[in-house]
Amino acid sequence: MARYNRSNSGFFQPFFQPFFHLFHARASTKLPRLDHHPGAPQACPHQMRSILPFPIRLTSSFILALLLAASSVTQAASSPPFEASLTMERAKASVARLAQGGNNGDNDYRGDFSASLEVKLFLDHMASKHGFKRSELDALFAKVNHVKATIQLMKPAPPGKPKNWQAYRDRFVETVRINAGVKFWNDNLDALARAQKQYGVPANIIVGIIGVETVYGRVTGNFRVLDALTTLAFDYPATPNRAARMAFFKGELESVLLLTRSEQIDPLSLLGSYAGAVGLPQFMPSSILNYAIDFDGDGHIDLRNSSADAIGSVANFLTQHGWQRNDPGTIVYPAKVAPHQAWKPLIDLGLAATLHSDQLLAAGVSSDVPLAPDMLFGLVDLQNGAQATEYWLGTNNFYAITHYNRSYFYAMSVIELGRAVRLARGSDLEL
Ligand SMILES: [Ca+2]
Repeated sequence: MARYNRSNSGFFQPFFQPFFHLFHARASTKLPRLDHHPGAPQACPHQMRSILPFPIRLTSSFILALLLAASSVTQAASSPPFEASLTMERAKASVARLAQGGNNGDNDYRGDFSASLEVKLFLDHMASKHGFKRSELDALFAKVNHVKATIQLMKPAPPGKPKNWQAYRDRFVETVRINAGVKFWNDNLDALARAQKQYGVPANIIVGIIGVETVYGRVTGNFRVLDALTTLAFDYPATPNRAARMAFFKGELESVLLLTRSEQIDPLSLLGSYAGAVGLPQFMPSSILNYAIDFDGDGHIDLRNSSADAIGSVANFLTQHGWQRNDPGTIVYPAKVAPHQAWKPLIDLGLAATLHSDQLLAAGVSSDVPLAPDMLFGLVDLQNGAQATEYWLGTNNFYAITHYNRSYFYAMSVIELGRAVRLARGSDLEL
């Protein structure tokens, strides 16, 4: 995920991490997409705001995606969802706080998680449902820090510039990232070839994603994941979707505790983005549990240190989210739209290819490239600030990429970076 510099304070690092693994969860194909406009200049390797500037996360689509994500977490549990079991306790706690003159806002736990009733209930839940030792959890969470920066980064960005695809693209399809991509590709020929063979996801797409996410591991985040997730789970900023976001991050906190236990990792040693995304491909903990794989055969899933595991996991994630290995290599086609704008309703039909070429033609959308009559497409608009909007037709595999990060800008930057890296290696070198 990417990066933008939210401030000039120097606190944030130079790039951002794309965060949108949040949406890795099973997103509905009917969800509209969320474009990010390039917020601030990219400067910090780890703070994500970049690729998905804030505004995106606060749209209704984002909220719905989070609800779905949270839902998927709770649905996976055999015991009653943690959130449901908490409802009454939370209500009681809220009443108690109000009676004591406290508030029910966003500062309930600032600075002291170990004293928080909701944290205690969460730890009870982890002990009863998953067999953690309560005393060990207490000792662990006594060391968890509240991270104000992650709260700040989650707050909605102030109204900014209009979306600008070219500006966004220029942050990711540039010399440093392309050169790093060439090296990554050359260093990982075997894993990329195996991923392509096993999953049908071409190397340029995998290389594009890992490049956009972390510049091939250069910018994977320096937040302690446990700090970030605990802060967001229990002290999320006061936004309209606060409850859903907190539920989502509680699920991620649950996942990271399970993950670090099974992998025998010190939870406090795990670093990631301000939102808790981990490793070269910036997977959220629940996505690691659900989609990451051991692709180098050492018996462990390590997205932080194993390029092969990252490559295989990205390919598996895309496959699990609809990537079709037998679809044509071209996954977006340039489109032209008629002045009458009868095609307008075709935009935002959701993150899925649902239209045949004859339906598009009837609505005034055409392409100079012949379109297979049996394929499905979606109409993609890439706004360019004051300049003319670009239109494209995305295939099923284009929309698979948007499940990684719910943004047309994101998917197009992945495609273009991957293409640029492939061309830089030599157009005749596929692998
Ligand atoms: Ca491995």
